[in-house]
Amino acid sequence: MEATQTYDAQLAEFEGRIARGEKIEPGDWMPEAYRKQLIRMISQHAHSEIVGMLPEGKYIPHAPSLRRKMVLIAKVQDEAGHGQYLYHAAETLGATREEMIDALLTGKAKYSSVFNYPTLTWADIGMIGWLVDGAAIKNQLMLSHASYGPYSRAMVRICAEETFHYKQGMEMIVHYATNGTSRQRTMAQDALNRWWWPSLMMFGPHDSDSPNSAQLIRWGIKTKTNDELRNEFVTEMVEQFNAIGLTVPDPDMVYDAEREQWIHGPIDWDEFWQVVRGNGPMNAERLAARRKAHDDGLWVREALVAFAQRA
Ligand code: FAQ
Repeated sequence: MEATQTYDAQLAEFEGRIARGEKIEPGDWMPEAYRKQLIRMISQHAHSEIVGMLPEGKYIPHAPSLRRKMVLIAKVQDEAGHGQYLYHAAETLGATREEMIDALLTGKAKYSSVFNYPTLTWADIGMIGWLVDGAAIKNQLMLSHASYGPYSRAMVRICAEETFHYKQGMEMIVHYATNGTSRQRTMAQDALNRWWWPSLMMFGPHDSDSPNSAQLIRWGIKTKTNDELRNEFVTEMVEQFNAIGLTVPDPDMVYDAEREQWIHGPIDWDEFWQVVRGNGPMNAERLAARRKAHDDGLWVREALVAFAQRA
C-alpha cells in the first residue's frame, strides 16, 4: 500500500478485497472503525464464553451420573478455551488482555444477556446446551465467514466444539421428554419456558434498533441481520420441540405458510435492556464470581511474570 494513497483509495481497496471474499489479516490496512467494531464484538464474545461457564459450572458437582458429569466438565472447559481463542483474536487488533479483562470486571463491557439468568434445575443444563448453544451456533456459523481472518478461523473451531454441546443438550432433553419420568418431562418443559425468550434475545435487538448492523454487514463481519438469524432459529427449534411434545411458551406464535417460517410473538425488550444494563437476575452474582476468580488467580499471573523474567 503506497503511503501517499488517500484514505478513500485505501478504503476502496479494502472494500474491494472484502467483496472478492479475501480475508483481512492482522497488520493489513483497515479503517479504524472496522478495528474498533471487531474489538468490541470479539471482546464481548470472549467475555460471554467466560461468564457463560458459570451457570453450567455450578451443576458439575450435582450431575446425576458419571457420564453426564464428564460431558459437562468437557463442555465447560471448552467454553474457557473459546474465551482464550477470542481474547487472542482481539489482541491481534491491538487490544490488550488487561484492558479487556478490566472492562469486564468493572462492568463497562457487555457480555451476552442470556448468562444473567439462573440455572434452577438439572434440566437447565440440557436446555442451555440445546437452545443457548443452538442460538450461539446459528450466529457463529455466520461469523465463521467473517471478513477478519483470525475471528473467522476461531469460529470454525468453536462451532465444531459447540456442535458437541448442542448435541449433548438435545440428547438429554429428548430423553427426558420422550423416555423420562413425568417429573423429568415437567422439568424439561419448565426449562424451555424459562430459557426460550432469553435465547431469542441473544440475537440482539430488532434490526430497526440495531445501530451496529449496517456497518458490520457493509464490511462483511456479519452477513445476516439479527432478525434474519433469530427467525431462522425460531423455525428450526419450534419444529424440533413440537416433535418431542414440548411447547414453546409463545401464545402468539403463528406459522407463515408463504415464507415457511414460524413467526414469534413480541419480545420483552424492556427486560432485555434491563439485563444488558446490569439489572438482570444474576448480573451482580456473575461479576462477583469473575472478580473472585481474578483475585484468586493473582498468584498464578505473578508466578508467570517471575518465570518469564528469570528465563
Ligand atoms: N446481550 O447494534 P446491535 C455463547 C448490545 S456465545 C448483551 O444489534 P451487534 C457460547 C450490543 O453489544 C454468545 N448485549 O449489536 C456459550 C450493542 O451494544 P454496544 C455471545 C447485547 O453487535 C453457549 C447494542 O446491544 N455471542 O453463547 C446483546 O450488531 C453456552 C446494540 O446491538 C457473541 O457475542 C445481547 N444478547 O449485534 C457459552 C457473538 N445483543 O456494543 C456458554 C458475537 C446486542 O454497541 C454456554 N456478537 N447487545 O454498546 C454478535 O454476533 C453481535 O455482537 C450481536 C449483537 C448479535 C450479539
